[in-house]
Amino acid sequence: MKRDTSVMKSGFVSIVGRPNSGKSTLLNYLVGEKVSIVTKKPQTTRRIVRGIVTRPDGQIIFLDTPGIHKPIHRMNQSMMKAVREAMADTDLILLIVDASAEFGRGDEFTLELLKPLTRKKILLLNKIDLVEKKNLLPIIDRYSKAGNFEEIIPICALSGENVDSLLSEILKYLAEGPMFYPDDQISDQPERAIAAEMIREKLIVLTEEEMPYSTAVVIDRFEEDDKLQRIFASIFVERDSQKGIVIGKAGQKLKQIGTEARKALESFFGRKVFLELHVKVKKHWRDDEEMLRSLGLE
Ligand SMILES: Nc1nc2c(ncn2[C@@H]2O[C@H](COP(=O)(O)OP(=O)(O)O)[C@@H](O)[C@H]2O)c(=O)[nH]1
Ligand SMILES: [Mg+2]
Repeated sequence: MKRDTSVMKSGFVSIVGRPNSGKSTLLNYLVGEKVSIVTKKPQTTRRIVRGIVTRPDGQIIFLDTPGIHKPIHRMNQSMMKAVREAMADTDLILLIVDASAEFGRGDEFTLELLKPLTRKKILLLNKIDLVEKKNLLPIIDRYSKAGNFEEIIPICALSGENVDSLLSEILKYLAEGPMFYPDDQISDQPERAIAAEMIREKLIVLTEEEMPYSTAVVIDRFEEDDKLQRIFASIFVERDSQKGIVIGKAGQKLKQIGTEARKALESFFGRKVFLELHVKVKKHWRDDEEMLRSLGLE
């Protein structure tokens, strides 16, 4: 890539907001690849995922964060700590809200959390494909009164509407600076971390309502030869009953999770994948410091 280094800008930008507002969808659109998993269920993203966009005029490092919520479990406390640190450490904060959802306590809590921060902030009103234009005005009005935003931009993270121009807007707020990553790198996540997340996404999508909160995926072995990527992973659940749900009748559910995850992994890695999954019960792992550390959540 040809670069005029005299005008190279760079910086770190955090993407924050309530669960399900579309943070990970936006990050994936911006980097043009799926680096952060997306589901309909809240609290899918557990730790900070960096997505990197490099253009001739600059490099932006986006931090996708867990959803802003009031924490109960130790895991959720450390998730919220990560959100606060991400906001404190970045040059610019993007607050993304689901414009199709009713304004509520969670939104108030979010605005309170952002208020004391002196960082520049841009508000993104997402999911405008689900909102009538005339209904956007009151939302814009409310937020321009409540928060101190440089700009308020309606977007659709799913289709990318208004998202391309967002990059130029963001660069305006960043200072001249060096490249922090090589220009072909799109994420800070090692391949095995992305693999674990992709398996977890299929697990969440294909199992019952309560499962997203109580499962974790650990990669036990991650090996590559000239033909095949071999991945051995453990799925941790908290109760025997959950183990039953994940495995399913005659092992059908686990088989389905494995097949779908393998397809997603093959498409991401661009090569054939052999995937072996094991389900294990570990009670209260969300409050277990050692387990959280091995998952990179502490
Ligand atoms: N209709 C619509 N759905 C969206 C849009 N952006 C995200 N979603 C959906 O909202 C859900 C949550 O998205 P996700 O990116 O995981 O949200 P996060 O929890 O903030 O990271 C997923 O089902 C997305 O497909 C959008 O612009 N329009
Ligand atoms: Mg997310």
